[in-house]
Amino acid sequence: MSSISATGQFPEGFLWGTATAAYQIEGAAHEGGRGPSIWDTLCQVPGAVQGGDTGDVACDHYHRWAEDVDHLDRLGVGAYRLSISWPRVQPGGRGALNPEGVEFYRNLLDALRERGITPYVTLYHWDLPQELEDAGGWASRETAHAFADYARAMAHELGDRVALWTTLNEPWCSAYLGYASGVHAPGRTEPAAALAAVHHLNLAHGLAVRAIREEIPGAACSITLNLHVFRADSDSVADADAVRQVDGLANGVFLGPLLEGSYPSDVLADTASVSDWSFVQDGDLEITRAPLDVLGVNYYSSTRVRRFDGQGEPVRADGHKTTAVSPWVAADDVEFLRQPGPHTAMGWNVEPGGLTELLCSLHDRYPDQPLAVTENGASFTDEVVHDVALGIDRVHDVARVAYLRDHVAAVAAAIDAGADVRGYFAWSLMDNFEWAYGYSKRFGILRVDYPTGERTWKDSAYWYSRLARTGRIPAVFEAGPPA
Ligand code: IFM
Repeated sequence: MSSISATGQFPEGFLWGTATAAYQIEGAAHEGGRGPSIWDTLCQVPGAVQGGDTGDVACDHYHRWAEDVDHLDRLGVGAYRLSISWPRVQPGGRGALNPEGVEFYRNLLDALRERGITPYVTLYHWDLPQELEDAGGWASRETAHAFADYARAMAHELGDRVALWTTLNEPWCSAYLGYASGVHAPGRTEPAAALAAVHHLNLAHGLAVRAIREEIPGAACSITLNLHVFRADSDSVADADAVRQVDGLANGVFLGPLLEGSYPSDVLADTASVSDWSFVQDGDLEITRAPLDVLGVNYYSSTRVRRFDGQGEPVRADGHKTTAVSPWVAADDVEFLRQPGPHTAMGWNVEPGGLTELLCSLHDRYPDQPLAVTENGASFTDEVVHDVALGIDRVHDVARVAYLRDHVAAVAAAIDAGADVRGYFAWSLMDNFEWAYGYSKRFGILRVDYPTGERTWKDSAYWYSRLARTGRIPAVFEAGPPA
């Protein structure tokens, strides 16, 4: 049988989708009974978010959701990955649900179903109800139990409408950017709390999977991780050890408890000066190791490191805002080097081969574990031009089309090599609130005009639509509306 790489044709049944997250697109932050989240709070802190931007209005998806479902339908995608805003459906993070919030998602899921679009639902994409943060946030074990209760409630309310429940999106960001470097909400710079958050997020995942499956026997469950692909700067033993150390912090602390039922012993030793990990209680690691129907993988770029030689200041070009406290707990003697280009507008290097490598290494390590690429995409500076002949606005985002094509080809290479990859989700359906960067970075295949909320198909949307409809990788020149 000829390979996908040779023919460009993916197998039937491979799922093509796009992804978004509630806080990044919904807006309506103070409407419909929604409570405040940690991101609403962080956005009020001067200097925390570029341009003082907030998610108050965002893409106004809360009001324009029907139009957005039309766009998904027109794109011809088989699936849509969305997240539920916890403070919209349970304003305080505990207790009574907000019926208006639940109704919003019920309507959205019904509309997707009517169009034959499979909904992948993430329960937590970073918008923790502020009341739970006030009680300790992810540094507190209680938050894991609150999350499980919320997951059970959602399974009860929305159960049969959801095809796949993803508990958490990128817990690496929630724990380390939220509690160590403080670049993300809740903006805390407490490395010990970040490690506690790592464990409580893993525990929350396991408890939530149990709760969902108690509510809906046989429910398909998943988690999405932003696993890091590290490169050592040299062949030295010191640089190899730097990779070992950060690989444990970024990947091992999630893959270990989730898929193997243990934390890597070297991470516990490396971080001993910060924490004794006594927050891990007997029985926790049986809970965290809940069988996953799919492991979601988000990939954008790779990371180059070396061991700091003690001269001058360590380089910290890891693609995240440089802050007083590093997100890399107890790893101040690891340097993060700027990778060779090309780079996206985020300053992230473009290395599609890293995605093939990541998927294949996961398959080698966990051969029975189905995988899906739940986010992949790129931010570039876009320009709107008016196409006089067609009478429409266009965005010729050639670099984004090339990025998507090369990464889809990288997925094909991984499948050809034996990896069990079931789907691919482009990040993102539309431009949106890019966290600490506000609206300054655009990842969408649909352009959003922020003053008016108007959506415009970029050339990448037309390109992706051809891919989603045929399962065949279109050439770059096939981007743009049909002639
Ligand atoms: O926008 C984010 C998303 O919320 C999580 N994954 C990475 C994306 C791009 O930074």
